[in-house]
Amino acid sequence: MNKTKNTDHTGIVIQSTGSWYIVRNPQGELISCRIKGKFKIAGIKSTNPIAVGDKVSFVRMKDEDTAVIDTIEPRHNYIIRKSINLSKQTHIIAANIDHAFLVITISQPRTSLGFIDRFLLTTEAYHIPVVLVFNKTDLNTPEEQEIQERWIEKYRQIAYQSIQTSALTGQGLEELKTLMKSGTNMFSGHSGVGKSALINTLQPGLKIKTAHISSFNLKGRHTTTFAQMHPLDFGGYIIDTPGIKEFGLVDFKKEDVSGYFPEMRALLNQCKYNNCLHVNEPKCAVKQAVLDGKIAESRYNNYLAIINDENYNKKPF
Ligand SMILES: Nc1nc2c(ncn2[C@@H]2O[C@H](COP(=O)(O)OP(=O)(O)OP(=O)(O)O)[C@@H](O)[C@H]2O)c(=O)[nH]1
Ligand SMILES: [Mg+2]
Ligand SMILES: [Zn+2]
Repeated sequence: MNKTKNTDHTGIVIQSTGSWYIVRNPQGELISCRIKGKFKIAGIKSTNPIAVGDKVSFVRMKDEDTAVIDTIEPRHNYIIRKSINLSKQTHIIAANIDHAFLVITISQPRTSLGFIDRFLLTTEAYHIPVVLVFNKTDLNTPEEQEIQERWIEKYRQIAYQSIQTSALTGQGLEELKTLMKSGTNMFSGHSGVGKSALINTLQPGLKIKTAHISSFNLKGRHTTTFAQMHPLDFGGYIIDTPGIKEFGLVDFKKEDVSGYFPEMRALLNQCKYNNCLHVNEPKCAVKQAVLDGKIAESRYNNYLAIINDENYNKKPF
């Protein structure tokens, strides 16, 4: 039998571990695939040429259960992080994401507004709808709950949706489920915020490994080490990703960054100079809005940090 004549030769990469990829075809069959020789994608200097979420086609090997990936469809989008050791290289966490969920915890571990705003910049640039998931609400002290509600209000004002959840008590999980649509949903956030724990409650039977955060420094232990995509009974997929410390931003130009802050974007044509960076130019509508309390100071300060951060102004690949 010539297996190369099978028509089921396309699918989505649901897992990648080193040199092997698991591809799920439209019939739900899982195929172990390799890539042939050096498979480089033009223009991307990445440690992994193919990522979870990539749509690929493959050729089955005769008399073997394995296959070789030979083409990859162009990506609609992707989320990258900088590689830990090779500063100029990037690692693609996941590709072709339809809905992103940023899992946030106020204190165990602590998520910063700077981290949230960098994530929102990336999803905004790719037009990926995003929901902020404040997890471990059961652990919040009254003060932490107050901070959480203040943050939720801050983002609500710029039209970002938030929900409050607890994988432990079940709070908010039904709501979270209704927000997960068909297509590819991705959970992202620091290590230890409960991404895998939430996914386990949403899709019983998965039994993804989770681990306590360190009691020493309240940081996660990087329990999930590679992205993995799981089909959901109620439709679509969920990608569980490893916790990240920092996002690698795609190749933004300094002058484009404010266009990815929706509350600034709305004012850009009111600045005196059309190339205004909103730093110290006169008659700047963005700075005025910060003074008037219409733009949150934290958002403006994070904007400044991004445009002043050397690393974010260089092309990462
Ligand atoms: N109290 C409480 N604990 C939670 C909640 N969600 C998760 N946890 C616990 O937090 C710890 C970390 O959860 P994980 O699901 O492993 O975290 P993760 O975000 O997947 O972490 P990485 O895989 O390292 O990126 C585990 O001990 C979970 O049981 C929650 O809502 N409340
Ligand atoms: Mg995990
Ligand atoms: Zn301006």
